[in-house]
Amino acid sequence: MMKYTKPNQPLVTHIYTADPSAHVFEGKIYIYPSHDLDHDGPDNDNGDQYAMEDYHVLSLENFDSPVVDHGEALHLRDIPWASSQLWAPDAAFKNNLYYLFFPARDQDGIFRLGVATASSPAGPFKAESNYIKDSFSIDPAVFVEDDQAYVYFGGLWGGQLEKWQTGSFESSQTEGPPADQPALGPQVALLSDDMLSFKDKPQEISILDEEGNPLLAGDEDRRYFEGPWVHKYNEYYYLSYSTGTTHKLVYGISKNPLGPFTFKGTILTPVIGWTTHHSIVQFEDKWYLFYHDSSLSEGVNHKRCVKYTELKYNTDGTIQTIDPYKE
Ligand code: FUB
Repeated sequence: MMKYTKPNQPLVTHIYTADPSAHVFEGKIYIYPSHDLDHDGPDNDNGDQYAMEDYHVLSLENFDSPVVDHGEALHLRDIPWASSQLWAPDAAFKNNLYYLFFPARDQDGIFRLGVATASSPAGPFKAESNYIKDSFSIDPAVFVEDDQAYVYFGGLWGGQLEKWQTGSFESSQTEGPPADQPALGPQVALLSDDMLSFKDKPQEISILDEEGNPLLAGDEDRRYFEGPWVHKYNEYYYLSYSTGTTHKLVYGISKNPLGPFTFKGTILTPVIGWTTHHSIVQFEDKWYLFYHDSSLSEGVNHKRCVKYTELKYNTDGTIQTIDPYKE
């Protein structure tokens, strides 16, 4: 039991945590983070420092209660197809079961998405024997509406999205499109009714500017990098994500969960540490942003801590930009 439930403070300090996906299940707030390893290895653009091996699930009765760490919910050794790097997960509830979606490298070092199931939101989760067919890259985020679940995913650089530009994995392809060409977008796939496979091949999502033109690869303040999240507010779908190299959380909106999305603005200004990653959830009558930074390790990129803060909408549906370090 930890007692850190204040906004903009680490939720837990006994382990390093990152990439928080928050959901309200059974009336409580459940958080599915990555579990950062406490190691002193080198840091590189391929993300080798993010060498995570298991997942812990955290929960809160409400925002005035202590955080519970439910312990190890799934370990790399129990995922038959995976070889390393359990990166940002997400969870969903359907068919009276809880599903944990997660990325990991397969036996060939290629990032794929896997799924594991549990009868409780806290786990333990049992992994399927193989990764989801036709899945690739990282950062799955699942959005369920009217019995249809969608999984959004994809990440540049270490997340390998550039390597899939031809539709199959090209290990030598390290460059994305030229700066004056449309940026690579996140991917989306409809999940089958049992949540264990894609109904069809994933498709790329377009993110447009206010004039209806695709965001360009050189537009690093706005183009997609990694960490997608989709939520719905007042009939609009909001796709939010990290801009990676410019370290912001930004968003676009659409009337269709498959897009195209129109870019709207910044949700969170850069945090301490290279990565930024989030989720957005409604609890009772308020909305919350869960995010991470590297403050707990005084700036070590792969030793992060998850936090939350309230998220507010303007009357026109735009989101108020948050500076997490401003009093
Ligand atoms: O935690 C490993 C990776 O760092 C995630 O998959 C990315 O979104 C970034 O947060």
